[in-house]
Amino acid sequence: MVEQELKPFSDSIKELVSTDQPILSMAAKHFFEKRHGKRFRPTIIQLMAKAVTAAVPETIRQAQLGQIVEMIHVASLIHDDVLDEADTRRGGEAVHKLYSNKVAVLAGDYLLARASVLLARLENTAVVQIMATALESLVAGEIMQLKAPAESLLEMESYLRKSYYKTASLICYACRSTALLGGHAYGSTVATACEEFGYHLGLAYQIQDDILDFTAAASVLGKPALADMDLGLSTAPILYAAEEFPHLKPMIMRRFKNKGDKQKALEALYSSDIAMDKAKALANFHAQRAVDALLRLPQTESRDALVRLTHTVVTRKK
Ligand code: GRG
Repeated sequence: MVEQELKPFSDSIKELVSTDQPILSMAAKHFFEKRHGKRFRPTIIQLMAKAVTAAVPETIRQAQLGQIVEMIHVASLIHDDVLDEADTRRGGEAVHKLYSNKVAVLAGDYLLARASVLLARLENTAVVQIMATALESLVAGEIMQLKAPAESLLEMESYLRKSYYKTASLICYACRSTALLGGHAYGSTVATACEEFGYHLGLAYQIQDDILDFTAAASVLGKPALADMDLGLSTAPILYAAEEFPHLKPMIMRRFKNKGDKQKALEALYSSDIAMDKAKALANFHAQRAVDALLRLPQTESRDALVRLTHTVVTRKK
């Protein structure tokens, strides 16, 4: 439904991130050329733009917002792979492996800088404020992940808060901004429904991502599998397994640092009949809440496409 809008998307982003520094240009363009990913966020923004814009659609600024959000997303992926020392992304080498850590850090910074200029050009102060807050949230989520006190690693609430900051915030703020650019007031029913949709969709997306980390192969994911435990992270499946097998709790608190921890935790998870199902149910719960929020918008083809997109978020295999 938004194929026409997304077709020129990559070409136009490539132009927007051109710089006279060839290495920076190449690194910044890497994820907008062959390795463009699923373009999940721009797709949501385009569909949302159509769903909230009245009779004569003016969706140019929302299309630009889609580009800005994808640039922020890609910058965060490039930086994340440096922090996590991940070798692969989107089925190919991570930017820091192709070039160097320094180039990857600067390429991410450059994308963020370009995104900020484009955001300012939208000339909507409320949207600038909202999207600046989204950036702040992304960094807060990453710091939370890095510096979490041992006790909090056991808490489902901390896991969900971190998931909100590192994944859902960008989507939910982008959805509210789309409504604002479509002419709706900040506190309007439409803007609030859009943000609520993005919040729950983003959480469902991250929970499904965390499930796939255990259940999918790296070759399918295009990035390392079983990566979270290597990074000392406990996500929904492991937290539910620990409710059933309390001997996992000290391992979670020490971030699986001792020899054999990861193996024992995996064995417990795979021997559980309910841990993975509970994680799945949590993802489905948030997907349903996302759909509930959508149903507060007037019925349109685009709104119904977003309902179907929500379904694919929790059934996706990569
Ligand atoms: C530089 C903005 C900025 C932030 C720095 C590193 C960092 C702080 C934040 C990392 C946030 C992060 C990478 C969260 C993970 C979000 C996520 C679910 C990524 C995968 O998204 P997909 O599946 O990937 O949409 P594709 O490749 O399809 O776009």
